[in-house]
Amino acid sequence: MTFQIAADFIAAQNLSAAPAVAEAYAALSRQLARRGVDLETITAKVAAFAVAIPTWGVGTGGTRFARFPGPGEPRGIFDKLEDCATVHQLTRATPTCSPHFPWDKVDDYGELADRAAALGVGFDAVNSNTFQDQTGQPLSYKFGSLTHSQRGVRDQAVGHNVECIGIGEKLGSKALTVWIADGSNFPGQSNLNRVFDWYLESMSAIYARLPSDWRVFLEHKLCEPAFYSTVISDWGTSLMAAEALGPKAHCLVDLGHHAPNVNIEQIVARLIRAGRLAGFHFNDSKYGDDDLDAGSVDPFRLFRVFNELVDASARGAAGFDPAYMLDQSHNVTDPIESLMASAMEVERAYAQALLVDRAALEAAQEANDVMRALSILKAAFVTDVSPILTQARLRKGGAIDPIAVYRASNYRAHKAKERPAASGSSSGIV
Ligand code: LRH
Ligand code: MN
Repeated sequence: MTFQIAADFIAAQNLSAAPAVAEAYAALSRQLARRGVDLETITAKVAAFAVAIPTWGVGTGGTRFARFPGPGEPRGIFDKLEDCATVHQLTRATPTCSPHFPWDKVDDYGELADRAAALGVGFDAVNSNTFQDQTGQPLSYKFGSLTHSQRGVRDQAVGHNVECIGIGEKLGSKALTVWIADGSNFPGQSNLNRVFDWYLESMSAIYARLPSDWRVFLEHKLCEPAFYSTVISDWGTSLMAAEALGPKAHCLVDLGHHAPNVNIEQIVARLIRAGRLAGFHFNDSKYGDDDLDAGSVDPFRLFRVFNELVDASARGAAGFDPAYMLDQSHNVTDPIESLMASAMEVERAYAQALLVDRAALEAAQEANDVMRALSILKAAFVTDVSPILTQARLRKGGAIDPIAVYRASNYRAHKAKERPAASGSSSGIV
């Protein structure tokens, strides 16, 4: 039996803080009532909100320069599931994880599904990987995968994605996320038009193998690892592809995949309008695809994105069914602490966006009362919604302070004993 935090340990840890939580909640309830907002309605929505954990995010991440693994690193998907379950046990906001293949490959997916179910963790979208060569792989992805100039390599990449769909079906997943690194480092290296033709040809073959109730998420990215051109570099290209492929194809927005200062919430608004918003890989960034913790650098940007999502939900936008996932690299923190903090920051942005007085905002926009419009948005953003998040967590059996309870449980020390450290240094994202 491996160590898991006991439910009564969490309850005991919550005891001393519960009165203060109730008091703060009552105070916020009075404050919001003065704004004509019913707190219980908001809390119920927040309690129903969920964001998926990237399985590749529970191990320490790294960069091309180095990776500094910590104690009790997960050795494989079974360890990763335990850590995902612990994040959910304390935050009650992450009931599913998003696996990545072949990083999470096992011989018996039935056994994996059973273990996940026993831990109370489900599977969100599965991620394929044709951006690395695997040992014994016949053909290399050095010069691309789904858009490689050689048919054989494209077919190999299509085959891998079809295999991922098969695995996902065994795990109960309903979507495939396809991010490819395909691109070029030099002008002239590739034909910018033909590579898109090959992309559509390859993706059509994958699309044809999707079960009827599945979706495929196309993930765009400005650059890296290609640094002159990237085949699926922006939302426009992704939307062109989704519309060419069919109604199951949607566009996934990884917050770190845009040029600095791009207005991501406007991209979100456009993809919602097109009925093609797949969902998100939430994280934060200051320079490039930094994969920092969501809400750690620019929480106002995360709020502005959720403002578009709540607006779409309020107006009943057609085909609006986004999948929410984190995609981060935890290079200097305990990944479990970062994932818990990030899940709560995403919840925070959602709760704040639910507080926007949409009728007043629309009136101010109609009247071009610019300062009023901004102040209505800011009033929601500056509201401390912590009592809502805590109450929602507490009602679902979570921890009032997940990081404090996690530390008090010595979970990491227990895992360090159970999981002998891998020897040797390494670099790379996982
Ligand atoms: C690409 C990406 C993609 C994953 C990978 C781990 O940068 O965001 O979503 O496959 O990170
Ligand atoms: Mn991503």
